[in-house]
Amino acid sequence: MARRLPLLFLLAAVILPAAVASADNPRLVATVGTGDAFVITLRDANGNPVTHLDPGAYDIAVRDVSEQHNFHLRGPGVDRATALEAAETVTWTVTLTDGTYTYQCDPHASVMHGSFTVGNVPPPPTAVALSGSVGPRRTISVRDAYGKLKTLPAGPVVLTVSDRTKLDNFHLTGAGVNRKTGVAFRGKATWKLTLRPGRYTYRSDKHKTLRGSFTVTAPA
Ligand SMILES: [Cu+2]
Repeated sequence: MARRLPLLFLLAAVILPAAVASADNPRLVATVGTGDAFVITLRDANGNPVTHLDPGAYDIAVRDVSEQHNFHLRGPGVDRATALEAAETVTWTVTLTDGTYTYQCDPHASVMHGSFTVGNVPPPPTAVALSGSVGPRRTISVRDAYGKLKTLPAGPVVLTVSDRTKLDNFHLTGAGVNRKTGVAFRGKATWKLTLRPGRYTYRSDKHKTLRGSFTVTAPA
């Protein structure tokens, strides 16, 4: 009896911390390559696809059941993958923090991928709608919701250009941007642009005096 106790303590000390950790952590199940299909999934304990998680430690049971596919998880503080050449069932304990995580099968990432967010992820800035216009008379303008555009903070915009004349075009230049309609073109164009701090100029390439500008300031 006296000789067995230390052994029990030793076993408990080795086994218990791991057992307790995995009992406490929420469990996720990653599966890739069932029947060699080009399918990759990450599900929660209820079988629902993972789209958003609270920050914390998780146990991910990874079932990589194919020799053609693997499971690769990447995101803030995490970069782990199963071997491509072998089927493998493992459990990873990972700590997830605020941000976006992606998972993929490395050789087939274009068709086998997914992502989820953890904690507070700032939403992407919404694009500001702008309208540009040239013609039918010799006029050119860029307007926002309030009128003729003079300044706006840096960020994404969607600029819808109405080119109403075959005698002029609409040409926007500035930091990172050089877009134009054709002089003979008449119609609409929609440009998704990211504007950076600085001065942007729009003009007709046919009549140099037909021009205007606006200023982009540092992000709000
Ligand atoms: Cu694959």
